[in-house]
Amino acid sequence: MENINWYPGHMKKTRELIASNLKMVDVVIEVCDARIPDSSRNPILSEITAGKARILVLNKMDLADEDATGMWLDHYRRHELNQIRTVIALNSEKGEGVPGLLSKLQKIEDERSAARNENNPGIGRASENAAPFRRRPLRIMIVGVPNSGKSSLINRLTGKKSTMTGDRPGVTKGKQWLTLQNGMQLLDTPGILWPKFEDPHVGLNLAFCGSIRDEVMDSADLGLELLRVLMQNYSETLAKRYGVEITGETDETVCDDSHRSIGEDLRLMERIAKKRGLILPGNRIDYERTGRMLLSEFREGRIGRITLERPNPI
Ligand SMILES: Nc1nc2c(ncn2[C@@H]2O[C@H](COP(=O)(O)OP(=O)(O)OP(=O)(O)O)[C@@H](O)[C@H]2O)c(=O)[nH]1
Ligand SMILES: [Mg+2]
Repeated sequence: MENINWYPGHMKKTRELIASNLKMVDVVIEVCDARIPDSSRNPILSEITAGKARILVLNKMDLADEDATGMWLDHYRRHELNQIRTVIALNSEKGEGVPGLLSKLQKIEDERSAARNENNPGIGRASENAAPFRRRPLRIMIVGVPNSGKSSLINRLTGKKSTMTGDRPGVTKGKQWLTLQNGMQLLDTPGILWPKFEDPHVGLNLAFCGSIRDEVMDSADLGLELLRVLMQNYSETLAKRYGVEITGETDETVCDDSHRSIGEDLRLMERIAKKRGLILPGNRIDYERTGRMLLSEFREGRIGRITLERPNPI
């Protein structure tokens, strides 16, 4: 992960775009990936949106481990409520959880109207003949890391295909204002990362979930890293999906920090490649295609419902 450029110039521009549009909006919805709720929260976004009413969305809940999502919701509700108004898990592709989000937004809008009427007692109580008071609709900005499902969520909220989505990072290129049926206005923004991952696991998690362009990484290496992580918490799921036995037994004597033998993961990758017939001429394992296959099956949820991190006990 050290030598790749995952922070191209347009992300710096998006950061400026978010900062400059922030004063126009009432609410910020941060869309993170429920499979990596911590790694997919951009510290820069938390910093620049501090002070705004914020809603945290754990998107792609259909791909995440249900128990883990429950733990994350609980974690954020307990520990971050002073900064985040609401935490909600969603499936933006199918719409599950979206009505709950809409009613939260309506609640914010109602509170905003009530506060305005309190500050301006004359407003809203004009006589029947007076022109109706035109109030500015609630404005919402959607932010998050690339590929977390921001545009998909917007399409769900508007109820039509208002903005382009895609199974790769960097689909949304510029800002786009859209209007909901209830009049609220939404600003879609391109996904952004941050210049340096302090913890290398964060970079890997983002790469596994498709937030970093695949072109800048080696699929064989990344696929092997994913296998390593899945072997720790989802070995049964892996064994079932690929019809391989994961015994943990080994004839090697060298062990790493987690007491696994070095090479166990590589041998598992080879067994999976053979099962899938991912073999090159000369009976050599096609590590590249095996890596790509593992990554795409994970991203599409075909290995199973998987969450790659759990909240730290506080
Ligand atoms: N399974 C599942 N897939 C989803 C969900 N939400 C979005 N997706 C898929 O994730 C991919 C990325 O979605 P987008 O809405 O384009 O993501 P984005 O955050 O706008 O991406 P950028 O504009 O590149 O930053 C698409 O293939 C979507 O179909 C979800 O809740 N569940
Ligand atoms: Mg988008």
